Formats: sequence, C-alpha cells, structure tokens
Amino acid sequence: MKKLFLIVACIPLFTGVRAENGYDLWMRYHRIERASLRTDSKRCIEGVTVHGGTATARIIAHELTTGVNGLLGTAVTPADRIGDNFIVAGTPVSMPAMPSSVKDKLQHTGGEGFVIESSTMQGKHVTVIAGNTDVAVLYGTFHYLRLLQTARSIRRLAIVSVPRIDIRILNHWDNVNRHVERGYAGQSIWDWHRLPGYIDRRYVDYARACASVGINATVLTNVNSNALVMTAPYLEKVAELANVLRPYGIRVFLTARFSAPIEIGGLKTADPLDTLVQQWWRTKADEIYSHVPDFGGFLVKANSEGQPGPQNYGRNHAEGANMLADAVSPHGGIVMWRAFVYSNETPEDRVKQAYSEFKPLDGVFRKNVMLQVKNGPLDFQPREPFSPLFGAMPKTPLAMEFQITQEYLGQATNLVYLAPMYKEVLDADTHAKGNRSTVASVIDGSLEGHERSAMAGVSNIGSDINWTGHLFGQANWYAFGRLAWDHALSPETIADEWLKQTFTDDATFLTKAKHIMMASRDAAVRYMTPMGLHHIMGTGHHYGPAPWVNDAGRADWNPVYYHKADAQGLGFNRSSTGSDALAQYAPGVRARFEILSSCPEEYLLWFHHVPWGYTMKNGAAMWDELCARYYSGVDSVRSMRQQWAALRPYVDEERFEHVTMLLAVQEQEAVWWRDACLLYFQTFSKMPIPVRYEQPDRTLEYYRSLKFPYAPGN
Ligand code: GCW
Repeated sequence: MKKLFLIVACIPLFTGVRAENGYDLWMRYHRIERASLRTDSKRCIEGVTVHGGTATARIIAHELTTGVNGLLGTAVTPADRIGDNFIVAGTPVSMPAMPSSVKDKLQHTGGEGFVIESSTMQGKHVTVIAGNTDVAVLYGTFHYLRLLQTARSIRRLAIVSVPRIDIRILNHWDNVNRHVERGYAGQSIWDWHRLPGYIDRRYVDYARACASVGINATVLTNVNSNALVMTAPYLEKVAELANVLRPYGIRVFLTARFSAPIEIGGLKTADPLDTLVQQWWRTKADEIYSHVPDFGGFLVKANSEGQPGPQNYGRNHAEGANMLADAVSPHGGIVMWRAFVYSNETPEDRVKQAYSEFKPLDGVFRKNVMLQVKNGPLDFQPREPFSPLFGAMPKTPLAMEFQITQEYLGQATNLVYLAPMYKEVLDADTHAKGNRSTVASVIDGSLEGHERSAMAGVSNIGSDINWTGHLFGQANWYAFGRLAWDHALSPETIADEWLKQTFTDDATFLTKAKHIMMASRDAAVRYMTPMGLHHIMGTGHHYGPAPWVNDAGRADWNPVYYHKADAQGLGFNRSSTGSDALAQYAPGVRARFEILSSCPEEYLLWFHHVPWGYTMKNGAAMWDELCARYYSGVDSVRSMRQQWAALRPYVDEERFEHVTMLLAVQEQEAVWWRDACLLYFQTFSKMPIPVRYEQPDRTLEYYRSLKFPYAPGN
C-alpha cells in the first residue's frame, strides 16, 4: 500500500504537469498559467448571459461557462440579466437590445459569420458575441475561447469573421463494420451496432471539436460504400447521429452506392436514365429526408477502383451525378461527385485520366452538383503538383479534397504537420485567368463567382483515446478546419494556436515545438519521396517503401510504373516528349515545369526522366543529390527527436512519452525508407552512396523480404 502511494505521488513530481491522455484535444480549458493575464481577463468576464432557448444556445452557455471557469478559475454561472463586464451572446432576434454597431456588421456576415465586440449595452460594459444564427454565435463563442486559450488579451475586441468556404466537411472512410479504410487510430467512432439507442459521449465531443474549428458537415460513411446504410434500420441510426450533431451546426451526408437500386431496391438495373431507377432514388431521398430533414446530400465515388457507376450502363459521370442531384434537389440537397477516377483498361498516364474524363463535362452538371477533386492528380502523395482540374472547369463548382489521415505520409507513426502541404496547394497559381488565379480562389468560388464552395478532409479520427493515433495528428484535424474557414491563415499561426491550446503558451516551448511541426512535412518528403518521386509505398497498405513492386493487380498500382528507374535515369517524363500530362495545365504552369533545366527541383522526377549523372542546380549529380536528400530527411527526424527531448519540462509525462516513442519509431522508419530506396535505385544508377554518409546496414534483400499482412487501414 505504502509503495503504491509512493509511485502515485511521484508521477506529478516528474514534470510538474498533470497527466493527460489527449482525449480533450485542443479544448482542455486548463487554468491560464500567467497570473497577470488571468487577472486581466477576469476583469472582463464577471458574468455570462446567453440569449435564446434553443439547444445551440444551451450549448453556448455551457461551453462558455465551462471554458471561462476552467481557464480563469472562476465559478461563473449563466445569468438572465446583463451586468458590467458581462459576455453577452445572441442573435439580433434573441437579443433585440444588441448594439447597433454590431447589428450593422451582421449585415455582412451571412448565416455563419460572427462579430465579437467590446461595447456597451443597456448602459453596461460588455463583450458581445453575435451572429445571425445560433450556430454563428457558437462559432463566435469558440473563437472567444480560443482567444483566451491562446493567451490573447480580450480587453478591447472588434472582430468580424466570415468563413471563406461554405461547406467544410469531413469525409469518414468508415465502414459500417467499424473498420476504417486508411484509418490508423482504432475503429470507427460510429458505433452502428448500439445505435440508435446508445449515444456515445464521443459523438458530442466530436461535434464540439468540429464546431470549434468551424467544420459544419460530415460524411459518415466510406466512399467505397455499402448500400446497407440507406436501409430503414440504418437510417434510424443516421437520424440519431444527425440529432446529436445538428445543434453544433453539423449537417450529415452519406455516401451513395450507385448500385443500391439493385442491391437494396430489388431493381434489375441502376442505369441513371431508367425511369424506375430515377423514381427509386427520389423515393429513397424522400425517405432519408423524413429521418434527417437537413440531410446534406450524397458523396459518390463511381466507376473507380471497382465501385459501380453510370459507366456500367454506358452513361457518363454527369448523367449519373445529375440523376442523384434531381433526387435530392427538392429537399435542398447536393451531390458531391468525386473526380478520383481512373481505369485499368486505359493505357493513358494515370495522372491525366481525371481531367480527360471530367473536363469535357464542364457545364453539364446540375446546379446542385459539386465535383470533388483531390489536391493532386494522383493520390495524396507527400508532394504533388495541384490537380490540373483546378482552373480547367470554370462552369462547375469544384470542391477540394484533402486527406487528413496520413495514408502516404507516415500514417499514425510519423509526426507530419500537414498545414504547409495544404497551403502549398491552396496558394498554387493555376494561371486560369491570368496570374494569381490560385487554387484557393477556384475552390472558394471567387474566381468564377460560384455560389457554393466546399473543402473536404478525409478524416483521421478513430476510437483511440487521443482520437487520431498520433497526438500530433490532432493538429491536422485542427488545421484542416481552420484553413477551411480561412485559407489565408498561415500554417505557423495555426500551429501556434494548436500548440498553445494543446500544451502551453510558454515561449520557449512554442518556438521549439513549432519548429518541429513546421519542418516535419518537408522532412517526410525528403526521407520518403524527394524531388518529385511518388507512389513508391508498399502496395496495398502503403506502409513503408517498396519501390521494387511490379506485380500488383494493375499496372498503375505498381511503384515501378511511377518511378521508371532504368539504366539511364529516374522519373516519369510528363513533358511534351513524354506523356504530356503538362498539356492539361495552363501555359503559365506548363512553362514552369516543361523544361528540365528550369523545372523546380522538388517536382523534377514528377515531370521528367532524369539521367543519373544530370547536374542539379547546386552542381551535384542527380544521384548524389538524391542521396543527399534522403540523408537529410533522416537528419531532420533526428533533430526533431532532439528538439522534442528538450521539451520534457513543458509536457506531462503521458503525452511526452507518447510522442517520444513515436519519434523514435519515425526515425527507424525514415532510415528504412532511405536505405531501402537508395539500395534499390542503386541497382540502376550503379553509383555509390557517398562515403561521407553512414552506409546502410541491411541488404536490399532484407528490405524486400519485409511483409506487413496486418498493417492497419488496409
Ligand atoms: O488513396 C486511395 C486509397 C483508397 C481510397 C481511394 C479513394 C477509399 O488507397 O483506400 O478508397 O484512394 O480515394 O477513393
């Protein structure tokens, strides 16, 4: 007994910081460390009044008081009347006494934007949190709490914030059996078996977390879909989830299996031009809306990787999408049709196929169809150029699809902060309408004046206690939401916010931890796929390197298809002398990449087949530069480990050890990537790994023999 007490008593002494398992995400609401700031903030928050009687208003009152009391160590309870130094929250309807300056600003904030203003109301000094809807007020509330949590002064506030993207949506690749495709954080959080009766507390915490960063929609099911979810018993479960998410402003979408009319409808065909099929979908949509009146609509993966679709009946993607769009349009629903389409039968360079398929369909989709395009033309690689569809379909609203789960970016064993990658794509210039037609301006609708805009993120959320497997995976969920709300935010700012809320606002900690995060994506590119290499991961599970694989079920699932290593050199020639994928881009973009000597080196092997001895900009031979980058990638991970080790005094033991262990795994994996790839490419280059580097201590045969039959997410 005594012994046990001793051990328990020792733990807090270890760091002086209380143990945490990561479940609370960035919403921990721990007491603000700096006493002066706490005192200062307390003066501005003597009470809280939330107007309105809706479920959302109750959530606001609860969140605000829990947050404030936790952060300031106070015991404020929601009051009916306002007083001096109160926070007052509401809409122009629920709070008619709202100051006119705030009301004026709300003219321009739409249904989701908010205003936070230090003002006077009924003769009292107050901070007003206002929006045109309760959900907008909720977003304002979370923003206010973020200010407190990130140690900003709340004394004189004048904030107006409006989301730049309308639909900010998570895509769960969650199967109804709870297996998550490309999920590395346990099982699906949707416990279908116990729904609708049992409401897991996680659903509420998921909703809170999403709303706190402005995510307003979610697709519950995998794009490789199962028609079962559209049957009556499952729709009852979906309805329950929608009921939990609704007060947090989150609309539910489902994936629609194109062959559902056959599988669950008993029809002989799913031909989109068949009137019985059309009728079946209309009736199905009516049924779904009877369960979920604000149902968002369907996300569809069709005629891709074995999924059924309109082409099974000789129809095109627009005919398929429009049929579903007609079914949901009476209810205000939309269809998000994915452009991730490529075919085994087509010998065309895989990265060209989506454009070839969809570009001719520009202008023929219904108004309530959006085309959802992955950030790059291939498949969520560590670095890809932006998809040529961005800027090429002016008449069709294009939604961005980012991947948050790190399928090709170290899964849940590697710390890789993705905001710099998202940002790189968003800031890329498509040259669609002269200069500065960024991808961001395409997807936020501003370039072509589209009314509807969307950004989707393939979720990295699972049943693990810390939600995302790797604690730093939380930062990617966070960053996705923040960028979907405002793509002008910088990755540094977002990292800073996340770190402060997740750990501490200590300046030394922040500088070092931010440094780790900001360097991490570039490091991953270097130890996995430097200079434009791509898709050389293990086949199927995509875990680790396997550039040698050449026996996958279809040509374009083989790494050798992508790197094209031979005695002459390395890389995929996509210039006009090769597959000419560059012809799918605007001339300004094409010019940037077409000529080998001027092509930015981070994309070199994406666009060119480059001789091993080719002289790089720094004078090194291509092979030597390849070695240099692989080695520097590993060095970066080693440096990340060292930097993290120095942060022990700032982090509780549980989370500190979690990250420490995973960084050690990351280093091993980085070395594995480096050595396996270089040993393999060396069989073509026949050039030595420069002696100044530590030499691989395993053979290529060893690396080739590694098998991972139970790698997660597959
Ligand atoms: O990245 C690939 C994944 C598949 C996924 C597919 C897609 C859901 O390896 O698992 O399927 O993309 O985006 O449809």
